[in-house]
Amino acid sequence: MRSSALLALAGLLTLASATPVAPALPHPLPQLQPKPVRARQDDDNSTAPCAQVSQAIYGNDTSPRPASPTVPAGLAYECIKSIPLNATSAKRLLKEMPAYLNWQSTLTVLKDPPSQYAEKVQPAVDILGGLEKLAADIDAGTLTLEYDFGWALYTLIQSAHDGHFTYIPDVVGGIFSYGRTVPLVSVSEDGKKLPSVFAFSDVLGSQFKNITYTPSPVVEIDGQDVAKFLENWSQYGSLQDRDALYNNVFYELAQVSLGTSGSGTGTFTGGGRGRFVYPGSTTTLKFANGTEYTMQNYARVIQSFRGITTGEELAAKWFFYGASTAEAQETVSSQALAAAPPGYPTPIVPGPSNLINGFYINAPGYEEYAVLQVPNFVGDAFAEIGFQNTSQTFISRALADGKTKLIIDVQANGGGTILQGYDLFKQLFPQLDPYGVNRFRANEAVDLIGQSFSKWASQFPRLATGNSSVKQIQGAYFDYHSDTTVDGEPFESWAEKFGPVEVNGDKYTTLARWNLNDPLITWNSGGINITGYGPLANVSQTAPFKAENILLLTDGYCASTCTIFSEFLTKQAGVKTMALGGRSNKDQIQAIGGVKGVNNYQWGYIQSLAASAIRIASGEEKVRLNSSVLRTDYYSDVVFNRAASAPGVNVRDGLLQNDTSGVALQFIYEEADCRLYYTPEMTVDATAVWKAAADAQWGSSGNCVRGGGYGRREALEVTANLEPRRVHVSEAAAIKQFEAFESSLSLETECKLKGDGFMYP
Ligand SMILES: *[C@@H]1O[C@H](CO)[C@@H](O)[C@H](O)[C@H]1NC(C)=O
Ligand SMILES: *[C@@H]1O[C@H](CO)[C@@H](O)[C@H](O)[C@H]1NC(C)=O
Ligand SMILES: *[C@@H]1O[C@H](CO)[C@@H](O)[C@H](O)[C@H]1NC(C)=O
Ligand SMILES: *[C@@H]1O[C@H](CO)[C@@H](O)[C@H](O)[C@H]1NC(C)=O
Ligand SMILES: *[C@@H]1O[C@H](CO)[C@@H](O)[C@H](O)[C@H]1NC(C)=O
Ligand SMILES: *[C@@H]1O[C@H](CO)[C@@H](O)[C@H](O)[C@H]1NC(C)=O
Ligand SMILES: *[C@@H]1O[C@H](CO)[C@@H](O)[C@H](O)[C@H]1NC(C)=O
Ligand SMILES: *[C@@H]1O[C@H](CO)[C@@H](O)[C@H](O)[C@H]1NC(C)=O
Ligand SMILES: *[C@@H]1O[C@H](CO)[C@@H](O)[C@H](O)[C@H]1NC(C)=O
Ligand SMILES: *[C@@H]1O[C@H](CO)[C@@H](O)[C@H](O)[C@H]1NC(C)=O
Ligand SMILES: *[C@@H]1O[C@H](CO)[C@@H](O)[C@H](O)[C@H]1NC(C)=O
Ligand SMILES: CC(=O)N[C@H]1CO[C@H](CO)[C@@H](O)[C@@H]1O
Repeated sequence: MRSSALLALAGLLTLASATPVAPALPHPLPQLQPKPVRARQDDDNSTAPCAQVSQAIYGNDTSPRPASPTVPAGLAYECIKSIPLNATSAKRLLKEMPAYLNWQSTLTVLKDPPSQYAEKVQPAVDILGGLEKLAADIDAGTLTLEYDFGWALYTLIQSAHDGHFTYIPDVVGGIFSYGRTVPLVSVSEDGKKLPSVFAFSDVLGSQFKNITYTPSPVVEIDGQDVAKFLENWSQYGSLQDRDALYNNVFYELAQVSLGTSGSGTGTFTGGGRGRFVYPGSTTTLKFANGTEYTMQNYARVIQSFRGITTGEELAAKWFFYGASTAEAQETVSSQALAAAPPGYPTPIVPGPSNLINGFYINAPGYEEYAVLQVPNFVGDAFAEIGFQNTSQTFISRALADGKTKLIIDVQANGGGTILQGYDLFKQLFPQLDPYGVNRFRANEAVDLIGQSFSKWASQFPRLATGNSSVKQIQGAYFDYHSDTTVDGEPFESWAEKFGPVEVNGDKYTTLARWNLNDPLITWNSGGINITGYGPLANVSQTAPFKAENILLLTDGYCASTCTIFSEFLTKQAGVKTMALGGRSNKDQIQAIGGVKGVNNYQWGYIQSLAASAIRIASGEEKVRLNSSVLRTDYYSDVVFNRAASAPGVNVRDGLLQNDTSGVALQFIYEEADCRLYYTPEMTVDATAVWKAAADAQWGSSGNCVRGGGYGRREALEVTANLEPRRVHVSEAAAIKQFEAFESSLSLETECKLKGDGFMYP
């Protein structure tokens, strides 16, 4: 398992791609002349689009490759669209995918989701039916290009809007990624008027009272109404909630603060999943004052194009159809994150890599507030202990300093280590037992792996001191000794844990909960013990803050482990939520807009589980397993060879405590207790967000869009323009920080093969 983990990681790291460099909007706005792309002439390879890409990068054969080459997006698109479909390979891929898709816990429900989900969140999607249709289209000859096939496959999986569930074909994410150069924001002038869209650089300028013109909102993009355009574009994101998706289009401090594990300057500029979408060769913004600005969109070139003259050659070199071995890749190295994030004050207790930081609000009248900013639950493996220690240290420091109210700011939190979510909850509410019930989809492979793992693991005592070969098996879900029943009791056999139980037309495993007292808990927690359990059982049972003195602040981008944590806080402890941003309307919005599944696996881990189950079996069982689906369905590597990065599935559904519906949390729609619009200041100064949140939650001048006062007003006006306003950072410093960050961003992060709860940006 370990060696395949390393292979998978190595493959992933070669695909590091940076977020676009986003220069300030120039003034006056120049009219850009799109570079004419010569028409493709099939008989002259030197002018074929892929040859032009090669020439654009290398100039001639001897010049070295630039560090992060970019070419015009339109040229890249013509090149990628010049690769004919290898129907044999495509059909093999479609044939091998269902074995992995069967692990997707929501596969059946996605076809016919609960009506509230279908109405307010996302429409139904038939994933397996979609694969069959693709195969039929190939047979019928209607899919003839690699790109058209890859894009259809990508969007089929993406339309599940489950951030754990991804398949990024080589042709979609392995050769080029795309971007626009102008980040946008959606802000309400005063927190009351409906938000409008602005170029971020305009807002930056207006905040520093240092521009000579009055910024004007964007009213159209490429001739389409701005809201329509951006709501449509937002749907390419990873989240399920539409307001959260809309927020993710824009520049946001919390995302930027995360560097490599965030979605950069927003999907509009090719951050997050926006990088996979061709944005057209240019994009034209039309402002309310009549000015138009056309930007040239670009493509980042991920692989070497040296010597490439045609799409066929590109495919032969970089697509692993199964016939050839790819040569060593020239890679764009990703820089370690170092810079302090723009817009944040100096933390009182700093945490590792800006994954967590403790702040106070340094402004008169806000002395009682502490802010624990948690934009991540450790999506990479190296910060677990420091992460836990940051909240431990900050909470006791805040209490000692007389803070009585705590804002937990989880903007941009795509999750991370599941048990860090449990631990942070227990630090805040030691007297409560986190419920966290979950289930797998009960497919045959799950059962066979469980039989093998449980039998083998039972030979050895379950000890923290066991060697890693034993812990790999004992620490997995498939040893029934891991986890407990709903009532916190041990399972008595694999058969009891597997079930299956029939619920709403599908079969699932018996509901299970993490056993936080398990001696192997550190195997799954990345090293931390869980507050209140095992070695940390003997902690104070007094909650440091009352539930009504805690606020959970989100931008909707709360996924995976973040949703586990939120569920505990809101349902079990009764903490209130506040959601920022959203589409330009007066409706209530959800606080939690990212995947609510509670564990993702990479397909590579599933393949290694299948192989391990056969390997550790003996005698007749080995023969039986070796002729089962574990061998027939998980042996081929084609699903990995045709992917640009490690594919993933959501394997565990989360369910409500005391649930009787059997409906996974993923499909439950739930509005935030309060909604706040972003204001211009909030896009450059994190403290402005916290002050507004504190005022709305505990002050007398709340700005909740509804429920807090403004919803009762007759009419809200759309923000017309922005008056220059002053904040406490210098413009030069803010822009410098912003640029330093931009150049250090890359969007693929390291990952833990066995999953945890992290949604990759
Ligand atoms: C162009 O490339 C194709 C495929 O690589 C090749 O078959 C053809 O001979 C080339 N044409 C010229 C004029 O070099
Ligand atoms: C190749 O490109 C390099 C760098 O741009 C340049 O210095 C060199 O003169 C070029 N060689 C030819 C033969 O064009
Ligand atoms: C197409 O893919 C198959 C493997 O599925 C491979 O054997 C064949 O060489 C590929 N064809 C081309 C033209 O690369
Ligand atoms: C119109 O608004 C845009 C965007 O804020 C700005 O760049 C431009 O300078 C404005 N034009 C005029 C004539 O004020
Ligand atoms: C956006 O709109 C275009 C054109 O109407 C459509 O083809 C595309 O599927 C839409 N995208 C999404 C993600 O809905
Ligand atoms: C926890 O953080 C504190 C304060 O930063 C530090 O003094 C202490 O050594 C850390 N402990 C661990 C276990 O990292
Ligand atoms: C780990 O322990 C098991 C059981 O004692 C033993 O069979 C195996 O050889 C050990 N593996 C290593 C690498 O020490
Ligand atoms: C967790 O507890 C075990 C057993 O007491 C201990 O050996 C280990 O150091 C603890 N881990 C951390 C990170 O404190
Ligand atoms: C931990 O246990 C010891 C006795 O073993 C006890 O004296 C102490 O009060 C306990 N601490 C807490 C915080 O419960
Ligand atoms: C499993 O079966 C395959 C053929 O289907 C055979 O090549 C392989 O050696 C077998 N492996 C084991 C461990 O029996
Ligand atoms: C679930 O039921 C138990 C027992 O009635 C109750 O104590 C608990 O608060 C309930 N949990 C939720 C989230 O309603
Ligand atoms: C365009 C503009 O007004 N620039 C000014 C911004 O502020 C700095 C410092 O106050 C001035 O030096 C610039 O001239």
